Amino acid sequence: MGKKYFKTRSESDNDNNQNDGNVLTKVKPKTKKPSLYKVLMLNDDYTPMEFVIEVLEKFFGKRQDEATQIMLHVHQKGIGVCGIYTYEIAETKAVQVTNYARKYEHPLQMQLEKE
Ligand code: TYC
Repeated sequence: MGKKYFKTRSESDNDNNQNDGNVLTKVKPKTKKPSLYKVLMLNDDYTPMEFVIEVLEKFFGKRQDEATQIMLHVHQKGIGVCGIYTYEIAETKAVQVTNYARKYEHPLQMQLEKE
């Protein structure tokens, strides 16, 4: 008969090993990392640059210098990344920005893209 193996409490609570009595076998982790989504901003001809900078500060926690860089990138390239989040947070931010822009009658558009 093989030697018995006792795990410490923290080992048996947390790890991915399976004890078959003799050897520890690595098994597939039971937890999955959530998928991430880019929140993209689209350029348009009407939304004021200052408003876009304000949105990036207010909804994406950007400082003024970084917000300005992102806004100029979108202005020049047509599209840019505001932030990367799990689905629920990304979707919420896109909706909040769209609603905020509509309140001030700006046509600013947002999109989500799976990473
Ligand atoms: N193109 C706009 C302008 O010249 C500025 C702008 C930048 C609009 C980024 C939208 O996502 C945008 N006023």
